[in-house]
Amino acid sequence: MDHQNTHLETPPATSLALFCKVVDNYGDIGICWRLARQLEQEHGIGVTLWVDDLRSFQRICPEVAIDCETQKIANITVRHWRDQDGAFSADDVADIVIEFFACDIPPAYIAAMAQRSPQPVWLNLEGLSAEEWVEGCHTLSSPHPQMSLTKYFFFPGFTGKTGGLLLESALLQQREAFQQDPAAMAAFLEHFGVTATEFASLKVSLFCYPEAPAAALFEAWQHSDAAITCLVPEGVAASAVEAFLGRGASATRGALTVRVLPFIPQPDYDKLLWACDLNFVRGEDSFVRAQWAGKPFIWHIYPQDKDLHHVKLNAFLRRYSAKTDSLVALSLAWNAAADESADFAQIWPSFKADMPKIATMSTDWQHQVLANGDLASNLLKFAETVR
Ligand code: TRH
Repeated sequence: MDHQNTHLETPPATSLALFCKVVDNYGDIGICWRLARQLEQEHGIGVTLWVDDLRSFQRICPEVAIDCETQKIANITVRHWRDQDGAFSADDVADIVIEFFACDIPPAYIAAMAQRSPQPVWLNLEGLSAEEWVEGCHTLSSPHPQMSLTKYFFFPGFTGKTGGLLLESALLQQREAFQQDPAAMAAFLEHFGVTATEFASLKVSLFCYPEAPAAALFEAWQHSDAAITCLVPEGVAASAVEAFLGRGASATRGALTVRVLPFIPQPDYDKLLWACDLNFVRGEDSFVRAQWAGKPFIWHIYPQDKDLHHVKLNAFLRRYSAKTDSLVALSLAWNAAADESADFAQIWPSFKADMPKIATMSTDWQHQVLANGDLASNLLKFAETVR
């Protein structure tokens, strides 16, 4: 499929190649696709996105054809990256080359980078962490051991000494317009079978890894004093969802309705976060999107060996300013990072009571993070300084 976007009539002044290896799930391609679109749409960069897993890509972007070597989507050239280490010449190399998360770009491409004049700016875009060491490593250089090329580390982050977070320039305005239009929100959710009664209840979106104690949370919600509708993308929290509703798409027990949604395209996922009162998110990209949604959220962090992820979770919770004790308690319980075993029946009512306060505080958090600008703009500014 070829989605040509014709607003750029002259060739872009700057070209950029973004290499993405999908380690697992959807965050790697989710982040790269978001960055690619923003660089093209807001900065007029000619982007080529190299991605090794078109199936994962298609789940968040249905326009993707999984059997296509090269395709153009939203004016971005998408190349299926299949360890092509054939001949690359200096002419094939972009002005800026980004490897996402230390994926090894083809050696022949690197050799062609060394041949190019002027040499490209080479960046390794790292994963997001709130830990303090990130500030010391952001923009560090790493000379190539054999060739006269230098790679720079670029870290997303929450402070002025990092690269910031991805945020499209119109996103917060779009979100506000949507949230001020209850009819639009109801129509959006109705499309997925959400009834008027469910729309009037407390709406929660649930995106987490299989380890999350979803069954225990469902149990507490069933005994809640007000109705809750939990919207779960298919395949997420699968055992808890199946135990709750069997094979159907929705079921109600006590105060809780659980409804399974299809996996939706990335822009719709934002709308889901905006339309819900509370969002459970995971990994990196949905975690960042929840911060722009202006609603309380609970983060399920990507699990790592030796519980390293608990260090990262605590680093974020220390920095995050829109928090209450109940948010910290629920976050730790959700990630099995609390000292004592989780008692959601006790934690939930106090968290729920704090939700309006958390939502209000989240605006200050957004301003605080955005004082540092957005990641795409920061990345281009940095590229200019090392060009
Ligand atoms: O999918 P994730 O768990 O992704 C990642 C990867 O596992 C990666 O290897 C790891 O490094 C990282 O987590 C920490 O979670 P994440 O980052 O939230 O990405 C999910 C993407 O999927 C995000 O772009 C939103 C999108 N999405 C949709 O487009 N539609 C949906 O219905 C849902 C639920 C998500």
